[in-house]
Amino acid sequence: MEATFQCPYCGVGCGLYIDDSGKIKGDFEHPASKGDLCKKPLYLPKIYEQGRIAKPLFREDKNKPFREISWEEAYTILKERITELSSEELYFYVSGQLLTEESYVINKFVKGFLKTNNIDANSRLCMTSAVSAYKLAFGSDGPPCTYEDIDDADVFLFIGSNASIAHPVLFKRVLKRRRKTDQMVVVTIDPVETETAKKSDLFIQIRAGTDTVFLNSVLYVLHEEGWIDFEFVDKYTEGFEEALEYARKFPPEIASSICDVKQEDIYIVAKLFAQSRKLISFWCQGLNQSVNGVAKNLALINLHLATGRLNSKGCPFSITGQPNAMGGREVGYLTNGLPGYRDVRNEEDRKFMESFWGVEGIKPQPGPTVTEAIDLILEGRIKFLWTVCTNPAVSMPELGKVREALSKVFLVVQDAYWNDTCEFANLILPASQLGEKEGVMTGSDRTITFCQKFREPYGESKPDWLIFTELARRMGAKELFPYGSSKDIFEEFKATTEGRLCDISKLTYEDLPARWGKRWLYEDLKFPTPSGRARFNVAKFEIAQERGTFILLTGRLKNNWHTMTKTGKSPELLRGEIPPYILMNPLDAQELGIEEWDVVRLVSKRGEVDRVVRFANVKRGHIFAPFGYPKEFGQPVNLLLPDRTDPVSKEPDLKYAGVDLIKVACGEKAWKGEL
Ligand SMILES: Nc1nc2c(c(=O)[nH]1)N[C@H]1C(S)=C(S)[C@@H](COP(=O)(O)OP(=O)(O)OC[C@H]3O[C@@H](n4cnc5c(=O)[nH]c(N)nc54)[C@H](O)[C@@H]3O)O[C@H]1N2
Ligand SMILES: Nc1nc2c(c(=O)[nH]1)N[C@H]1C(S)=C(S)[C@@H](COP(=O)(O)OP(=O)(O)OC[C@H]3O[C@@H](n4cnc5c(=O)[nH]c(N)nc54)[C@H](O)[C@@H]3O)O[C@H]1N2
Ligand code: SF4
Ligand SMILES: [Mo]
Repeated sequence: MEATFQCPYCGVGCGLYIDDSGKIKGDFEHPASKGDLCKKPLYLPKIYEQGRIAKPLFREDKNKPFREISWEEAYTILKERITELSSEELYFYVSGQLLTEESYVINKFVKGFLKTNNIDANSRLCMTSAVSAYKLAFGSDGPPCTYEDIDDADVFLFIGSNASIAHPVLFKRVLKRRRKTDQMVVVTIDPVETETAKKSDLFIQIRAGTDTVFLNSVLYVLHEEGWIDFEFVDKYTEGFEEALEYARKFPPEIASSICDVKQEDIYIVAKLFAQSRKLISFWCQGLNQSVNGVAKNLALINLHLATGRLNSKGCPFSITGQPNAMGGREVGYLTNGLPGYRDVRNEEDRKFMESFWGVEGIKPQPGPTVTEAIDLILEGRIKFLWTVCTNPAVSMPELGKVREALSKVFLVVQDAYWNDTCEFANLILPASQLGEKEGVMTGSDRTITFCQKFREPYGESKPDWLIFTELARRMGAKELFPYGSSKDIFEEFKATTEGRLCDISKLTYEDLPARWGKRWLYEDLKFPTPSGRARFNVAKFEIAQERGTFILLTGRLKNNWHTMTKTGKSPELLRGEIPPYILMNPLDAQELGIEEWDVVRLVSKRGEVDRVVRFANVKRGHIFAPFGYPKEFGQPVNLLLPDRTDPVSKEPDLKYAGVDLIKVACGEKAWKGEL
């Protein structure tokens, strides 16, 4: 059956089309991708049914096997468990891969009906630093520009982003722009010479964790050289002096040694900010996933404000990771959010939602974040955890601790596929995946796509929204959850956005794809801050102290998606990406007597993990490990990572762990023939 939908993988949000024969193609009508796509979604049809969960499964005792149960029995178990505990003993961990309608319903169920803010999403590991920084700088979240801005920009800065593999269609659009003009410059700042770096005109190989220093130094140079756009600064911003005062600590001679880069590179970036026509900076997890994540974001946004690089002159563009992290933000699924970009801490927002939903008592304090919830489980204060569309047994930091918590808590796993978290579950709920249900998703540039249904739900699986709705109704909340379709939910949700920044109140499913907000979110340079001005922020440098011979960086594989429940089932996509490996600088390897394809043990104070060595231009003293390999490929690298977080965004420091390396086997014996 023919259908159009948004790609279930990255946040570029490409429009896809499935033809009558079941083949997936790009949707030429889609405004975000115009028919383009990458390799990952092509293999979806092969795995619609592989490794799926067909029926609800239950076991009281985690040492016993699961038994199949009916949905009615599953709802009874859930109802009993939820009602026998206090709302603060419950926790819900959801995902940027759910449809907007689904995130809306679970959020309403938890915050509006159960009256707890104990709900977080995997976006905590992903976008919260960018969200916090956008709010601090502009008063609101949401990328200020759109993909069209790529088509007439002349400088692109990729910092902490490997867009060539992580957001391929966006990166291809940048390269297409380059083919059109020889005036264009692409700069990449990363400790690893990634595919993105290789395709750039300038690669700055920075020491991990030091971006705030680099960017403050650029601000310093802009000021020294007289390159600040004071007209813009005076008219539209506040806080410049304080930000500059702090940046004065980092003249290039000091910054270059902290970041281990050439002074000249700092000047070049300053000059590009000052003298290009239109500059877009793209960033992702190399900035966000850090103890210094919010400051890294702010230091970059400061440069845009200092040079007036907004709208026709440029944009600080945070690329979202997941296909619907943006939709999750719109419905407010994090610990502090409410629909329509509202916040539980704001009385007016709470009052609005209480009267809209017809409930009382939405809690004013944000709930604990997911890493804090793990500690609360271990302390016995949270006793029930329900994960939806995420695989924390592989993707969370400090996995030793996480696994202990997952073993201890009453765990409900709601997933389309059997994943590693299922091994710890008491109750497993089979979810229908994209294509088996309908609803909307919002991509990185605020384009909303309606995803059509094109096959029947697998086995007894149900759409996520239906599972929450049916449970809530059995818990006596029929009037609050009257939905008979995802459209009913969309109609309710969209009414919460009326008059808000993300106003979609006039849109219907039939109008989609469409983008919310103007092409430039702050077109008139009026910002939703108390003063109406954008804010410079002091971007303070902090870095964790880690012991070990190497700094371990983690990140993405080109052809696989996170914990591989889908992509990992296609041999075509696994080729070249297994066995699990690390990238290492050959000079570092030589010093330790390590050769390519040897097996090394990575040892941190938190655990040990074995990996094959591949050589690459990684900064000396650093190694890079792709994360996400499930148990069938060996121990996950997240066993080694700390669960410390950025103090503001509470996003974990997933890209900075000290490790030692021990060679455990020679390549010849270990892997030859298997690759
Ligand atoms: N193929 C594929 N694409 C994906 C995904 C996937 O699983 N597979 N996942 C999606 C999701 S959810 C996300 S969030 C995005 C992530 O997209 P990206 O953030 O682009 O990908 P990562 O590989 O996590 O990290 C990007 C780069 O940050 C660098 N880095 C590490 N530490 C630092 C630092 O201190 N400073 C700087 N400047 N750079 C640093 C790493 O070396 C890495 O090259 O990808 C999305 N797209
Ligand atoms: N070391 C390290 N760790 C990281 C990162 C890193 O860079 N380094 N990045 C972090 C980031 S940015 C992210 S976003 C996370 C991602 O981490 P996870 O969210 O844990 O990764 P996924 O594999 O995408 O998990 C999605 C799950 O949803 C299931 N699923 C798919 N469709 C549906 C559906 O329609 N309904 C339901 N209920 N389930 C469905 C899939 O089978 C899968 O089990 O990892 C984080 N962890
Ligand atoms: S670029 Fe991202 S959204 Fe587009 S097809 Fe590839 S994975 Fe899907
Ligand atoms: Mo992500």
